[in-house]
Amino acid sequence: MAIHIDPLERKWIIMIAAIVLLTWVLIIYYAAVQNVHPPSNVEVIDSSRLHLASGVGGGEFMEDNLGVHRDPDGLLVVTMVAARYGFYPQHIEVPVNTPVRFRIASFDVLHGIMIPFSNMNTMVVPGYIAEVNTSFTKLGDFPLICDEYCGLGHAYMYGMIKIVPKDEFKLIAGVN
Ligand SMILES: [Cu+2]
Repeated sequence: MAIHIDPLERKWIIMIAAIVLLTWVLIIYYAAVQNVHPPSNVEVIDSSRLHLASGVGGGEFMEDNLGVHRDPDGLLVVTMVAARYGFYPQHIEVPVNTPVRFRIASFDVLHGIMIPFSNMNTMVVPGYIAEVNTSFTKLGDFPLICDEYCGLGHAYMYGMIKIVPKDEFKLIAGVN
């Protein structure tokens, strides 16, 4: 004996199933084709001691250590602080098509950082270091946008990243 399903109910079952399926297809598409993944780094830091040389992190996020530099393996690393209401340093410059590692810590509350036309988008949770490995494929100036509501100045919280050709890129201490 077949179970009776009301025609209207059947329509809704099909619609909901289609929406669930579409959502799965989109998640898999963006993961596979656009390389969009949830950031997976878990590393704690004391957000109230970011400016100090001692403690967890050993001064990594002190003012003098912010900006673009190379780690001992030659990888470009961008060390940044997100704080109400800005990203520090406010301007950074990195070369196109080059692996770049972002390490970002919040000074105060929850922030986000998002760069249009790239897969860079992460939350910056106080107490944790947000780490993203990416490379940029488009040349030009792009804004760094805070995409987590962080207070009254949230709409004014932004920075700038300049993606330059590889042969024009120079590491300048204290400027990048
Ligand atoms: Cu913010």
